[in-house]
Amino acid sequence: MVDLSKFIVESRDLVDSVLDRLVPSADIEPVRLHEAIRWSLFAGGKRFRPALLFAAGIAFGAEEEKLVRTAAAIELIHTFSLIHDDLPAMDDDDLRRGRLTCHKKYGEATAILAGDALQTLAFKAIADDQGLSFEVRTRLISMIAEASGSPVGMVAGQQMDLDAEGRDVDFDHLQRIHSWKTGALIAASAVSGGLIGGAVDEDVATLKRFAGKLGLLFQITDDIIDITQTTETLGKTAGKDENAQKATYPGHFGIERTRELASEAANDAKLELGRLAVNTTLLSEIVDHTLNRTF
Ligand code: GRG
Repeated sequence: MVDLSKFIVESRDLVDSVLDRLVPSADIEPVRLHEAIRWSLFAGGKRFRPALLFAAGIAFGAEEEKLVRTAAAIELIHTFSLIHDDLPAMDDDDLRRGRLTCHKKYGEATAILAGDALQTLAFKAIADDQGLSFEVRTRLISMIAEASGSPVGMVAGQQMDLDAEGRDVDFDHLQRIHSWKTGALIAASAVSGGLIGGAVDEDVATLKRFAGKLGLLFQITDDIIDITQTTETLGKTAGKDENAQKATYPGHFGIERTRELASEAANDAKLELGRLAVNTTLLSEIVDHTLNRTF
């Protein structure tokens, strides 16, 4: 048994200290842009993806200092995606991470630029990581770029999600949207940890399948808490999916079957972990934590 709460707090503090160094300080020009970046980045996100990256890396024996810049880079990309997702042209949301969305606070143009800058800072952080070999850096940049973009990454998933609004999409299509929109960056987090830890190709493939199931679980639980929790608890507008006629698991299957699907995804993720000949206790606890999360 490991103390997962302690691990999550420690990995969050570590990644936050590196994020603070990677992002220009708010007194550097253009001040408005850097304030906007920091407004969204340090608003109290869960830092789920960095924690997953650390857990995968530790399982494969990677030292913490080799993991932390890539963990921060993935959080920069994730924050960029949230800023852009909240824009009026997309989800048009006022609240994120318990405070005003970036565009509500700084205006649309600055929010777009803040997202753009976060994305380029992310890839620079990995490219400049002196603790990693050139080969590992190149593999990380290529894999994370694919997971963030199109045609098989987060940007592609976001477009498919927009296209599906108001339509009755079938289960396979729903899965594909989520596996790209949410799952790809989550999978990239776990795979990054493995790559930095020197995992062999077969184990990297297993990690990817594991994280695919974990990403699915994360999305299903996200859909559940969207309808069961309050805006105050979530720090973002609750009930948003239903209002926007989004394709969701509860909308498609009903809440009871959705809860069963969450348990099945958790079991599938653990089956994949069972194929790895390393200590996966932390990763397994992350699965349980994701299944039981309420925010
Ligand atoms: C705009 C290119 C582009 C992509 C947007 C991430 C995303 C794609 C959209 C967010 C919409 C959404 C609610 C997705 C469901 C799962 C998800 C990614 C939730 C937010 O991530 P958390 O819960 O957030 O890790 P925190 O704030 O804790 O970091």
